[in-house]
Amino acid sequence: MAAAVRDTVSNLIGKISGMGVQDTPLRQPSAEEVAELKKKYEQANQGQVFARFDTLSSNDQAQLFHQLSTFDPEHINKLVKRANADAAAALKTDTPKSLEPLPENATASILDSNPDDLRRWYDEGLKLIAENKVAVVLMAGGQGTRLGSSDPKGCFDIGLPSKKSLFQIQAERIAKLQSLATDVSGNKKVVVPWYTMTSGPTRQATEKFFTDNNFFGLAKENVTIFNQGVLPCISNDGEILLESASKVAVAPDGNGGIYQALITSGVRDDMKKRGIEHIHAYCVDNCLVKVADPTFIGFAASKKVDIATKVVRKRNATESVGLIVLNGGKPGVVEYSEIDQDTANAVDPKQAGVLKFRAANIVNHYYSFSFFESIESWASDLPHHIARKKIPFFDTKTGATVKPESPNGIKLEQFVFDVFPLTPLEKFAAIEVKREEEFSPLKNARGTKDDNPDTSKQDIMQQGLRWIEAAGGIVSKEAGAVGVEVSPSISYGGEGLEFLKGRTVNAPALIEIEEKKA
Ligand code: UD2
Repeated sequence: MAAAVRDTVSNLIGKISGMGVQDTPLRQPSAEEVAELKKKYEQANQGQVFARFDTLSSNDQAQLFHQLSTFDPEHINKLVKRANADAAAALKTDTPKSLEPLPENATASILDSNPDDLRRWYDEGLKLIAENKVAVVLMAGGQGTRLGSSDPKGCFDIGLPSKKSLFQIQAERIAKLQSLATDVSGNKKVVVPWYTMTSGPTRQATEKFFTDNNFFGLAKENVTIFNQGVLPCISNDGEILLESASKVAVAPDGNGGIYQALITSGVRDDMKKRGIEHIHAYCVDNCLVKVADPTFIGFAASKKVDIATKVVRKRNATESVGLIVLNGGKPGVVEYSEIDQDTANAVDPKQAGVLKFRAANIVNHYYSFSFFESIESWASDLPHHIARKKIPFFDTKTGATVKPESPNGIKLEQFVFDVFPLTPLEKFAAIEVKREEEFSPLKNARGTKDDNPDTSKQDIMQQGLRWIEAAGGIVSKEAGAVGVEVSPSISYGGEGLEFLKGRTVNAPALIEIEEKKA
């Protein structure tokens, strides 16, 4: 447990350093403190981090000392050893994987649930929202490397007529949900608190974007930004890498860092103070995400599960999504970066041409608050995954900063879904949802085949078109016109569009609040 607590401290300091607080002058360590810390790193065969310590200015010495104090080198060695062992075991082909799809009784489907169930779940979920028992956690610490943007993904403008960013769209869905809940309950003070997890690289730009946009109309006391933890980057020889003579090279600890971060940031305490009982956690880059979806919340609450996850049917065997599986009787996810081809390509023995493993993870999870209260008991059991990367590093021997041409080390990251196997199957549920209604990830730059800004824009515009036609509206489709953007302030999930019945909308168009008055 001590190591986990120390990790927590490292996460805390990681957050401080990530929040740009590092420019406050740091306390100078005493010679004894330095000697003691140096001994600890040398005993863990990580003494190389002190190689240039004596040449540093006193401020740089303080910076390196305080950063190194937040890590336990022995514990880091253990994480690396375990991650390497896990990766080696996964490659072993002689141990047949006991992977199976989830059993029918652990999965539901929006696609074939009866409308009464769907309505009941929706009403139950909206009631819980109206009772201020529902919160939302947005995982936004990833860096949009594949997208080619240096800004946090949530800031991205996918090219909608409204030019809204992903953050704004998600914020407006929360606002709309609050007003829908007020309509059904009469409670004028419905609040769905929105907690956004960022990492060192995304923190400041995210915070600035939220304040510059005045929290997209949400009350700022209900919008919290918090940092996940960081972990040192490790060389292929197992050594902690330096970014410079006075700074350890670190990387965000993966979206699985959310659990420790909920504690160290005080977010879980804030949820408790607010009486939160149900949490929706989701991925920033899915433009169709139903934030705090009442149907999902109601489904999970009615089944009294601790964890629930939305899945969509996998597009094809090579789609870059995790797969929800039953592994040794436990629910789990096999990530796309770690799946073997046989499993990915396996065909359902009962349905020719259909993938056996087709329940695709879409980073869209429900948690009971009571489950969050157990984090301390299992957080240190969450495995770390290895990402082999080209990591620029400070060469302590030559004093040069090296930009490697090939992967020279690893980043350790935890995956948010690795908590699934820690919960019994009866406290877990999956629900299949319609891809075209709920999943359009923004992963790649414009011009790529899929999951890019153009497919995101198209999926939103097509959805608006379907909603308007379902409400009896007519959408004229000039050549090449792509659908209609229906602002979340008008409709959360296609409801409330009766005012368009019989009216013609010329695509491409934006239906925004003022249209309603017309
Ligand atoms: C994620 C899922 C994958 C599949 C895919 C679908 C995980 C581990 N993998 O893969 O199974 O569902 O999405 O879109 O969830 N994030 C953080 N901190 C980090 C790293 C990531 O907050 O240190 C956030 C990130 O901002 C995003 C989400 O986690 O909101 C998923 O991260 P990603 O897009 O890098 O994950 P990807 O596409 O590799």
